[in-house]
Amino acid sequence: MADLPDAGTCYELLARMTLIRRFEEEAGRQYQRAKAGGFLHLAIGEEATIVGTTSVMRPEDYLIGTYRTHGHAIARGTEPARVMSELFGRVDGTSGGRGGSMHIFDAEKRFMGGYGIVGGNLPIAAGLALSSDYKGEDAVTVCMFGDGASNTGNFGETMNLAALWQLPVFFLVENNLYGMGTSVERHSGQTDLSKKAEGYGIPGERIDGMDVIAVREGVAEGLRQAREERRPTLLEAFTYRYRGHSAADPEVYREREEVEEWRRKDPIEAFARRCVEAGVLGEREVQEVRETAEERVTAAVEAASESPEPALESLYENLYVVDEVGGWYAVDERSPEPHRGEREEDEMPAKARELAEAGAAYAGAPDGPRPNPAVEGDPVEGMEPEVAEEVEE
Ligand SMILES: Cc1ncc(C[n+]2csc(CCOP(=O)(O)OP(=O)(O)O)c2C)c(N)n1
Ligand SMILES: [Mg+2]
Repeated sequence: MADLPDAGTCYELLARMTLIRRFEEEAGRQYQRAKAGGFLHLAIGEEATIVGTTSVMRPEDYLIGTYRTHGHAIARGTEPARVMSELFGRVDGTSGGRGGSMHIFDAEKRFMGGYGIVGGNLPIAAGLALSSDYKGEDAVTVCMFGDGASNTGNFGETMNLAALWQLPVFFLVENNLYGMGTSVERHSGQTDLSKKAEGYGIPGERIDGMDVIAVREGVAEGLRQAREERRPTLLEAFTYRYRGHSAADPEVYREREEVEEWRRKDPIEAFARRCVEAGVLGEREVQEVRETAEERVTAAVEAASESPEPALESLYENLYVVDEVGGWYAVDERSPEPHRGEREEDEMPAKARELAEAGAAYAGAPDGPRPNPAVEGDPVEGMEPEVAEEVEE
């Protein structure tokens, strides 16, 4: 087991992990109270992987993650009140209240999100690293993604370019053993994910993602290689989320005993115990860390509750396209029935048919006013719009 760093560093690592844990527990509670809307993915249990990684990054380094990144932003230094305000959809949120849980973003801290498309953050990470290279900056980009994301086409394409162009990028797969309700054994042909980029020229290693010190050491070496040798590497950190995939996960894919077993390896408890036993921290300091986290999270909820909602007139701000592109859009209805468009061959405009036969998409304006199912019901099916309770996007 790697040695503990100095007392000040241990205190800071424990404080960050505790703050994130407390923040997410509270976020879950506020979601149940409907103060936070949209989706909510909690990373409770994964704190050592998050904090171990960010603790060895420099301020100028970039971090990009997934939709499970409240902790990542806070670990990078974003104020918990701003993250909570984002969950509440308020103007003081990191994205002005327009992104919600999956889109936390803080350019000042070089936290580049918050990304809802599984694997979609990988090519962006390569782009960020390329921009650092282009501008002659010393920054490294850290890209964190899930085990499920390692199966996407983006993974292979990104690894290829990262190796080919020797980009200053470092990849960390947060292997929490599941992609939604599917275990790694059932979703990946190669279950040793650290080997998955070898064929592209990117070597990998496996580490215990529940041990903040092991993560720190593994990531520090990866950052060094990226920064000094322009050599991207891949680290696979074994970790676990105690909660469901998102707030409404019935968790039929795993046994309660498995969750309990991982809880016994809790990264925060284990680290606090280790620090106390080694005489690096006292019980009083551990208690102080808990109290401070509690205070900061309570203050974050207060600030978010007091922050106003965005003004109605600002609805169309920050949109790239308003009212210019007509056409048929992807449906909102999350129902098992055929969606609008699927049964519309008969009414298809001639232009759309022509394009469809040529294999192209149609984005021309439909004849007459565009129906708005939200207020008029569905004119095609004659049914009210229906939004399923929780179906993952
Ligand atoms: C391209 C794409 N496909 C599918 C989904 C639906 N989806 C959301 S999360 C998820 C599982 C991803 O698992 P993993 O990468 O292991 O991350 P974790 O949720 O475990 O952190 C899926 C399939 C999506 N958001 N994007
Ligand atoms: Mg996963």
